[in-house]
Amino acid sequence: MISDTIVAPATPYGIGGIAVVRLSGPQSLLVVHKLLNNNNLCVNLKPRYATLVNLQDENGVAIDESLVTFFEAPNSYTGEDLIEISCHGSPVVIDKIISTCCHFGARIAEPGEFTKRAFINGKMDLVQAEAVASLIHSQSEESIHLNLRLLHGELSKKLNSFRQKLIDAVSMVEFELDISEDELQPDLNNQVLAIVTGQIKQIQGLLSSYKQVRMLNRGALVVIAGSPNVGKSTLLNTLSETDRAITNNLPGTTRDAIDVPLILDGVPINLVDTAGIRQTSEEVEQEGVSRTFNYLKKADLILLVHDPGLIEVPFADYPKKVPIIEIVNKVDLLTKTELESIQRTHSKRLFLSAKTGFNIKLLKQQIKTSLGISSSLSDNITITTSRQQRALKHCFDKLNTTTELLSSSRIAYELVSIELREALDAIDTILGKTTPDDILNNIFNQFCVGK
Ligand SMILES: Nc1nc2c(ncn2[C@@H]2O[C@H](COP(=O)(O)OP(=O)(O)OP(=O)(O)O)[C@@H](O)[C@H]2O)c(=O)[nH]1
Ligand SMILES: [Mg+2]
Repeated sequence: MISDTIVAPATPYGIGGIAVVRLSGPQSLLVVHKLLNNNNLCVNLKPRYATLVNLQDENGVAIDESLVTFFEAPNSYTGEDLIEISCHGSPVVIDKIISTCCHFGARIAEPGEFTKRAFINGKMDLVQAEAVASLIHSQSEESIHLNLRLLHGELSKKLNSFRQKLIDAVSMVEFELDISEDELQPDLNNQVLAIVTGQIKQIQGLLSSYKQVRMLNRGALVVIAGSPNVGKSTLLNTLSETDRAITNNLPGTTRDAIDVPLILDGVPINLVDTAGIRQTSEEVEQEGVSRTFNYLKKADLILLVHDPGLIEVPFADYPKKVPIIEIVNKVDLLTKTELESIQRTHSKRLFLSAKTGFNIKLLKQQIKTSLGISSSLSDNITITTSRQQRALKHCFDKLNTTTELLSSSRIAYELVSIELREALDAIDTILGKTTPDDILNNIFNQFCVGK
């Protein structure tokens, strides 16, 4: 049972029209009544009604005129008595309200503590709590749709159905272990196998869409690379419709990587322009080139830019697993015959002009296709965090071992039961039914204060 009352600003720190301070815990009502004391003696905070009040500190000095809304336990975000104070958006007012609340018995909340309480009080499971954090950090409408569906419990429902199926399988196997020879279940093996293979297929589906979801939530890293002077920075400017990067006809203009966030047809992207790759004795440029390679390793997609006069790949050791779009830039400088000739020998490349905008639309489409993010991704329900991915992968591995055990000539049901129980534990960890405290703290610490 949680006995203390927490307080924190729920809106970002700074000057604004209004700000919201939140209080949650058994003493919320008491603390707020003390804030209203003397001049608001007869105020009765009716649940879910906004009441205009005057707030004052412990010495009776006025703090602000505010709207106070009381959410009575258990019908609140945290499941406890919760009060939202909508005050004027001044950092001084907010600080004063919070310090006065603390004087009257509340304490300042840790990041994510409101949501942690919601989880502890059974208002949401861990998947839903993570959806709250992802929703706040969403960088696109697609991501908001997806996280809202998770928040409404769609993934939890699916995981709970996996869980039920696995419980069925474990019960069947353990019943077999308990009974005598003549009572053995005739078709046990096939029945368990059918359940497990069915689950494996569905889990595989969830795992395979995870990478796309991560990109949708956090933004895909698209790195522009190539030899010096091929027009990488010009391409960054054209794609982002800014003049963020300096361009110049001198090779080696860009030294540091330049990062621009942008939304491409609803897909969030971090576009990075890098230093042109070449052997150089110049120290700063060398550092730039080494940074280029670091970005290439992390990239979700590489845009490799060539000059029509220098068509070869300037470096051999780019990461093989990352998809690449090979671009021939500056085609505006070519005659029709020259262009057709290069197109014949390099048919897989994309021919464009960063300067005139020729084929830029096509490039944008190819970026989306290569990343594998379709705008309908949020129509499917998927996992969204690396924690969920790791646990689900563990469950997947355990179920695969189970099928191997079930396919052997002498089936060791004791082992099958152990594997199935581990698979079940993995699902429970995702839902937060058996998640260790340090992992819980880690999850909630990533939240903002006041959420
Ligand atoms: N005609 C033409 N010129 C271009 C095009 N794209 C870039 N340029 C020119 O090519 C020169 C080099 O462009 P940048 O964008 O600075 O090239 P970069 O690859 O970033 O070069 P570094 O930063 O030195 O590696 C500039 O003078 C640009 O104006 C294009 O599509 N057509
Ligand atoms: Mg450049």
